[in-house]
Parts: sequence; structure tokens; C-alpha cells
Amino acid sequence: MLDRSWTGRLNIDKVNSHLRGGRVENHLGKTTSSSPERDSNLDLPVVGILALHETSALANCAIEATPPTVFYVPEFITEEEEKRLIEQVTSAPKPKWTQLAHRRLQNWGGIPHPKGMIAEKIPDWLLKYTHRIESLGLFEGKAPNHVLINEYLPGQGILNGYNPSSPVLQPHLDGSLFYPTVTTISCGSHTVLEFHHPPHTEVVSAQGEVTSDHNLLSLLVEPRSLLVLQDDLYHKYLHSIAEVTQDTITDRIANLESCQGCYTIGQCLQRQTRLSLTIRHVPRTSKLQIKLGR
Ligand SMILES: O=C(O)CCC(=O)C(=O)O
Ligand SMILES: [Mn+2]
Repeated sequence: MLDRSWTGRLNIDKVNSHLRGGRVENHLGKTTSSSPERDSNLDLPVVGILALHETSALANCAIEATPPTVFYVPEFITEEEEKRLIEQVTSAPKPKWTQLAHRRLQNWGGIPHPKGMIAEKIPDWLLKYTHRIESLGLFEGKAPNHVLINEYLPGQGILNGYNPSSPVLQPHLDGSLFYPTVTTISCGSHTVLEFHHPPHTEVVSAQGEVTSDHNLLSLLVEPRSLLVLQDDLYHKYLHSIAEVTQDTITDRIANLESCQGCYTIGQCLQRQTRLSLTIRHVPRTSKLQIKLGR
């Protein structure tokens, strides 16, 4: 059973009392429409509680039953936007894909490197989403400048993360190449992201016994959702996605009550092909372009 004693860093009652109105209550009642109304001035979708130009509205999406910090926003993009994103990603030229042993990926904005990233222009079809994320103010006023797109077929997952060449296959941290906030938009399928205590730490169960179970919690990540991870869930607890074709809903899923769908414990969800757009800020960048062939 998940330890529900954690409280999120943000107290939603205090932070967002000014936003509590019809929309807020609707989201918590999970009656969000899949074709959201639009903000007429900014062409930003108003999804559930989250008027996307209102940075502090994100606090309403804090998942409190986890260590700090998780925000989960169902229906962050519309079905039409999801469809167009899938079309753009899957029609990218072949050299744009990096094929790994168990999945393939695309880097946009450059290739993060310990010595710095040579910045490349992010195409308009992705800028729409980096701008939308930027408006949430998650990177201390800096703009997201990198998008990693992972494609997972059913049965594929992720252990080693950004360092696929690491010899040890194990859950990973996203590391110091990035500003320590990760934002992920999902398209095409749900997945379950699992978090683990660091290896070689002593984990004590709710009954006070040392246990070998290093699994901390899971998050159900629905298509079209936005997931934001910071603080201990960025720096301390490792994450992974199991290589399975279906996921079972369990009481370890910490954000179940915030999900758009209605799920029951024991229910099996069949995975489809999933694209994740991991949108981050890479602090060490250079605008220098390498001139090839000279
Ligand atoms: O696909 C995801 O949601 C997670 C991807 C990930 O952990 C990574 O690329 O480091
Ligand atoms: Mn990762």
C-alpha cells in the first residue's frame, strides 16, 4: 500500500484560492471535456482547471501522495493536437531517428552533452508546445530549449534513460545535463512510470521492517497528459518504464484520482504505441554551429 503521508511542496488551498471557481471544482470531479474550450485571446486551450497562461493554476494539479514534486495535468493537449503531433513525429526523416536496442528517439534543439549543447532551431510544430510549457514558469524564467521524443511500441520501456550506453541496466535519474525539472507530454498511449528508492539504501516498510522492495510508487501517465517532475522525484528517486504490453492498475499508482479515465484496481490496460515529448531546459548551450565539410 502506498504511503500517503507525504505532502506536496505546494499547498493548493493556500496557493490557489483565487482560482477556485467552477472550472476548478469540475476538474476535481473529473468531468473535463475532451474537446476543451479555448481562450479566445491567446489560442491556448483551457483544460480542466488549468488555464494555461495562469502559471499558478498548475498548483491545483499537484499530486500530494508522493514525495515532492509531481504535477499531473490530464488533457493538456487536445485529441486534434495529439493526432498532428503523432503525424509530425512519425513522418520525420529517417536520419532524425536514433535507434536504440529497445526503442527509438528523436532529439530536437540539439544533443545534450556534458560540455554543452550546440543549439539547433526547434521546428514550429514543436515550438507551440515548448511555448505552452514556458508559460507555466517552471524553469526560473528560462525557456525550454530541448525536446526528446521517445517512441515505445507495446512491450518496450526504459531503464537507462539518457545514457543508453551505461553497462548497468537499471532505473535512472535524468542527471545534471538538464535544469532539474522534467515536463512530459504523452501521445498515443498510456504508460506507467515507476519510481524506485536509490539502490543500496535501506528501505523500511510501513510495519518498520527492512524490505528488499525498492519500488516507491507508480504514476499512470495518460495520453494527452502533461507530467511535471521536480525536487526529490528528479534528484533522488530513480525512474523506469517496464517492458510489458499491458499494465495493471494497483494501489501504488499515486495519481489515480487525478486521472481523466475511471479505473478500478486490478484492471488491465493494453499499451499502444506511445510517444513521449520530454521538454526540458539545457543550461549549457552554445549558438556556435559546426560547419561540416570545410
Ligand atoms: O517516456 C517517458 O515518459 C520517460 C522518458 C525518460 O525517462 C527519459 O527519456 O529519460
Ligand atoms: Mn528519464
